[in-house]
Amino acid sequence: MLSNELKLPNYYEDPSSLHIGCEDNRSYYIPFALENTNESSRILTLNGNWDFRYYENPFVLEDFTKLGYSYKNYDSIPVPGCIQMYGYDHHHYTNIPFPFAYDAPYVPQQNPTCVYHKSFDITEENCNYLQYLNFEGVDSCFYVYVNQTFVGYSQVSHSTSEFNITPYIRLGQNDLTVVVLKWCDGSYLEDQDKFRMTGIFRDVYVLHRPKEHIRDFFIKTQLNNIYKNAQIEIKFNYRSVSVPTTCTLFDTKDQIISTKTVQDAMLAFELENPTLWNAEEPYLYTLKIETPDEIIYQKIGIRCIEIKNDIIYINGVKIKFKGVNRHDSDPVTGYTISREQVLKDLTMMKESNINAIRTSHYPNAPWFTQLCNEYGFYVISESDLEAHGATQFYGGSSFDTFGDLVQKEIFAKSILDRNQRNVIRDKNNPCIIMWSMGNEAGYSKAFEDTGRFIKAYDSTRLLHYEGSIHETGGHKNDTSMLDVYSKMYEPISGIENYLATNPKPYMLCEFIHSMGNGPGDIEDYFECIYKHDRFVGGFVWEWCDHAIYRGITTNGKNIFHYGGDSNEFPHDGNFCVDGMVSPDRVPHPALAEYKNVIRPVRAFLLDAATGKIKLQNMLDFTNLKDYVNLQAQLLYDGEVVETYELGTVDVKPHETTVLNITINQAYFKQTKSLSLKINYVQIFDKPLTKAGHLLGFDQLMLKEHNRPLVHAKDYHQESIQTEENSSLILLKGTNFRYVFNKMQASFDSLTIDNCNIIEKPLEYNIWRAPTDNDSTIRNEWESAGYNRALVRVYETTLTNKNNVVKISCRFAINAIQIQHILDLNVTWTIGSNGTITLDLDGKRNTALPFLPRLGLRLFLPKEYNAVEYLGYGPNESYIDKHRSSWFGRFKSNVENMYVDYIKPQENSSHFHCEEVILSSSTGKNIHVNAAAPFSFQTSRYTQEELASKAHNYELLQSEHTVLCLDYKMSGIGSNSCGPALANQYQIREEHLSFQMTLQF
Ligand code: IPT
Repeated sequence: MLSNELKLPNYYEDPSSLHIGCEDNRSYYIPFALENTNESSRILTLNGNWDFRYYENPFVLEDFTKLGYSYKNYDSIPVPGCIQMYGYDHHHYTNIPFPFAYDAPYVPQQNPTCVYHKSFDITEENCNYLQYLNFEGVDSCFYVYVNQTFVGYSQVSHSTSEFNITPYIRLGQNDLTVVVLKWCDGSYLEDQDKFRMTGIFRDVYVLHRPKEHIRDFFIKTQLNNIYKNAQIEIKFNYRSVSVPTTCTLFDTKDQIISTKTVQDAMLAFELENPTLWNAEEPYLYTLKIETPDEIIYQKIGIRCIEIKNDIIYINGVKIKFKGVNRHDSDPVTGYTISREQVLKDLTMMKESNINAIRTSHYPNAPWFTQLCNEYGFYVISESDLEAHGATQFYGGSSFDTFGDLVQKEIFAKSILDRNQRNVIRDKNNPCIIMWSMGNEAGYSKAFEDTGRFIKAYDSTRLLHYEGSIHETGGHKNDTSMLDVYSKMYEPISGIENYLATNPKPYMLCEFIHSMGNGPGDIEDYFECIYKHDRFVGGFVWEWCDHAIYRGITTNGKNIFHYGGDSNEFPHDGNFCVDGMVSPDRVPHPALAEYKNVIRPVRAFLLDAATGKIKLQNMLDFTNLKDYVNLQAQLLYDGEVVETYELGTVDVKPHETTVLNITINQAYFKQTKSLSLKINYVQIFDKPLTKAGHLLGFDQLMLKEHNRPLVHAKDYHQESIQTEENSSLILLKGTNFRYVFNKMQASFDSLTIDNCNIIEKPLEYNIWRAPTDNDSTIRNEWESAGYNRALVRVYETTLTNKNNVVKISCRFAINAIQIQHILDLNVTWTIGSNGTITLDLDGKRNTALPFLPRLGLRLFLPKEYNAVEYLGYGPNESYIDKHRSSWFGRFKSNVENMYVDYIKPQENSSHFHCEEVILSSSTGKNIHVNAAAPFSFQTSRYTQEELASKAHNYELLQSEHTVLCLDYKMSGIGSNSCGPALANQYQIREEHLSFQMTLQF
């Protein structure tokens, strides 16, 4: 025989052979023996270390079925796990492009192949049972052998495959060998935005079951038309013949509500006034299903989802999804996620007021939805299906070819299969309120048939599939079986337009793309969501950054790798680093921003003088008095001067109340700003969050005030000496020496008491290290030369009168090859003690794009580290991203203000500031104030350094403290995938005017 003969039946390139030797799909459950125990004795887990061998392709496999074959020299690998996390194959991140040629159903012949082996014992006690081998997730396909004999084959990575291995089993030790291939025909339908990993990545176990048993059951709950009385209907499906089955329903206190026996494979409980399930109060009944030799426990949540007048209701209540898209992703464990890891995510979500999860873009582990039942999240369960690589053919990306793959007849079976595996497995989970047929795969008859199957199989839930909006390949889309119209990343104008002209409820299955510094448009979207009953809400893209942990640098920084860092092709760079939390779950400012936008209460000011406010309960099911304690703080000039314990207020869901807070009128008589910050504090412990947790806040401005500009003047009747030549002006005061550069319209040096205030020339600054959300506008900015702007001065005049020096310059900011960006006039006024006031006035060339920022940049000695400011803090804040911050006085230091995005970019600016003070370790300070609120930023990194480095761990600190003082900083938006930055957040005005004073 020639060597390198394929020793596996080629099911992996045959979409008509999806599952060989597999059991039919069923709902997920773990059976128990009759004795009452917490852990089931009917499950034999095979998790642990397995023997493992990696091959470059399936043709070079050894014949492990031959007699006497030994696994002695195999490596050892943990199961569950992803092989790339243990050094096999290589990491590969791609979003849209297929990582192989478009050649369906064929896959690369160099197809990494893994042989896994594990021995397990079948004991005397269990050997008379049927043995069912379960895999909860294997990527991408696998062949199963028990005791050297082929048992079966399966695919669909994120679904359960079950094999009845009874005929292959013997008493005592048994050998299980599993061959896993990296690619199969199914990989064309698993083109999700993720690192492409391989292996047995979820639990593996054997279930011991009696000869006759319940195979599947389907629980449906129905409410009468006033949502008072309920019916729980359960239909059973037995292996071959029915077995006597008794069902007992318990409440949460383990009290029996009712016991019934199953007749004709079905049973119904009628409940009067049951406690309903919803995400805020996830009440679960327990169902005990008893057969002669087996018990199955199942949680039941009673709830109904319906659409009335094009509005989505749960239990008769209009609801809003404040959702996230969540991938199974961890920088160390990859796709393998434990309950502890999920609980960490769910806890952080609950703490952040998130109430809904889309399992993008595949079903999670079967116990994931059980946790969502228990802790209360609405879930859109998505089937393992995405094929947007079909938009990437030669000639450039085009939606016209979107349906190319899914319109191929050979994939029709697979499209249905992938959805059945999702729906049938997870159907008994009350948390699932919507099924999703997948993500971005285009549309076809196969989807329509699948949608009709789902609606017929499960009439109790809604169906969504965003891919149906693309009509391609001559196919006329029938979307009649879809209950909602879902889109992603639509600008608000598009949403308003849809709602004005179309009937179906509207949902954003992805929005507010949370990549890097951003998103900046969360509040705007939620104003639209709250405005329209038919707009049910949305799901942030996405929960966590995906990256690979690669150890730490010598100075202790985590090394996280993204696309391209493993020299893979094709890759999508850092497009996977787009979550609200870092790969290791450190929240980005985005999460705080989202949390406060979706706070449980909103307060509105009715009358400042009498402290009259309106409170609105933003929850759907909970009275505020059962969830929130109110504490208010009066801030005078940004500092807390009074606190008020307001206690609880009785406000039904969605309703409002009016409250009066008696404010000492004396505060109004004083000049500075006055505001009321109302904190919403959790009142009772909840399973994942504790009493005392801050759920959000509102700040209501009672009185606005901007401190007037302190203008440089003569302070102590001491004159300033000046010297001037064609390029420089030297200014000497009693304690200072300044050098002004007439070619830069700015200062080369500022020295006070023989100490340098600036260590490099003071610059006009219009550039910022582009954020991920700037990635499109960045090209325009760069072609307009904003990243290389120069100063050209036409005229400078100097006056020195009454101990005050004034230097006026008329100049332009331009760039090589480019017309004027800005035409400016500035006057620098220098007072007798060295105080400097800048008056800037000018015009922006409106033929060029909006400006990233406009301001000054100072390179201070490093010893300036302490920062105090009156403005929006403590989180980084921008004109469109300041909802987690409030106007107050904050103290920090340069290091702590930095926000460490994995891909370095603009960060840590502070919006709407009235005052900034930087202090040095030796007691010197710089005090900044302006005629109008301004933005500022201090950093150890220059914008050039941030812009030039691909990873945070590569960054080199500046020799200086970099201080940027900005007339304005443009907003952030979410244009990395979402709409362009809204006009109102851009610096696009033609006329610019700015006054600022620096005191030393
Ligand atoms: C879209 C995808 O659905 C999602 O998986 C993710 O890739 C996200 O957006 C971007 O991060 S794809 C997009 C190009 C519309």
